[in-house]
Amino acid sequence: MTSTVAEPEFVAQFEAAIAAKDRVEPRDWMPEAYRKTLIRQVAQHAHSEIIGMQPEGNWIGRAPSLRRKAILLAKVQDEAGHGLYLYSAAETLGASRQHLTDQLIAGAQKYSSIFNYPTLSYADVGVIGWLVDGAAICNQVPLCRTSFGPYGRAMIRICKEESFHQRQGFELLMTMMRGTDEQRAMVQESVNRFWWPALMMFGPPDEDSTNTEQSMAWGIKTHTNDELRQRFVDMSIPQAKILGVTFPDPDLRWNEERQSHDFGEIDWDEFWAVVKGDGPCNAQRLAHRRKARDDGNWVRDAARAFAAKQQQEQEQEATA
Ligand code: FAQ
Repeated sequence: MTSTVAEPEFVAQFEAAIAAKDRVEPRDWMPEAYRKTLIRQVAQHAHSEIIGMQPEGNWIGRAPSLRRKAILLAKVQDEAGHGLYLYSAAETLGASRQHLTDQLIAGAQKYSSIFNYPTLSYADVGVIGWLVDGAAICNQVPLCRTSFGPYGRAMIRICKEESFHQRQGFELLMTMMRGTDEQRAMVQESVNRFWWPALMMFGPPDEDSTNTEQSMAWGIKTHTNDELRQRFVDMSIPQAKILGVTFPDPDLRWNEERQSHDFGEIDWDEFWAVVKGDGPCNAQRLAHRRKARDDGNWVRDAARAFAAKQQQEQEQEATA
């Protein structure tokens, strides 16, 4: 349970759990700032999953075959499921799903920058699976061991599904690369658009990351943004070679000394503009989310009315 008065033994228990890399559970005492940081990160993650349904959802009605349509439908539904696990994890911290959704729509909470870019061709479906889900896996596998129990357990299931998504993206791209010159060009053009935004998903460089130090001290994050970004670059390059595509970065090269790849400067002005609401699709994404919430109001009203009626009947029975 959270409390504003920090009993010394509760503080000691919390600190011992963090030091031992044990899980903190919803009923345990936790510092208010720890709870707030978790709500911020988990909500942002949940919003990303739900808003992230839109770019790929754009292609469900225009999938090139029944098989591709079934695969895409299943993937987009999985993202909805991830959002629900994560909102449930946030609810164990005392934040209701409705409140978090309202905060998102009011622009008071963020979602991942990557979902503010448009999907212009069917190759984007494959590239999102390969690179965006690939970046998500790099970032999220370490979160399976995060210190807050419900978040870590949600991440285990999410990561299994994201790995499957990455493979379906790679398989789609492999199929296109074995196709016509036009299909190969479509894949390369999509990779050119998504490579840099995928690198931005890991957040600002470590020196500009306001939350990393404290989040790592609390065991919420276990790696810095730059460490995970580097891991993603190193992981993606051999995969690109197998596919036969290149990344749009002339500075990308193997560094023998670091046993890692060097890469070019990320356009951080673009990143901050997108985070602050000025990306190509920010307004469209939020307008769509607002409409979905408003269109669903009647269902929530009906459910609330039904619950109130049931409670009234139970009270009448009890007093009869
Ligand atoms: N976009 O101090 P830091 C997916 C904000 S995967 C927007 O470094 P932190 C799967 C950050 O919130 C995508 N904002 O922050 C999928 C902070 O502002 P605040 C979602 C960003 O939290 C695939 C400020 O910048 N994944 O959805 C971004 O320590 C395909 C300073 O940054 C997660 O959320 C960004 N890219 O580290 C779905 C993973 N980066 O909040 C559909 C969990 C940073 O103080 C289709 N989250 N900011 O106002 C995390 O690991 C962390 O929150 C980071 C950021 C690494 C994203």
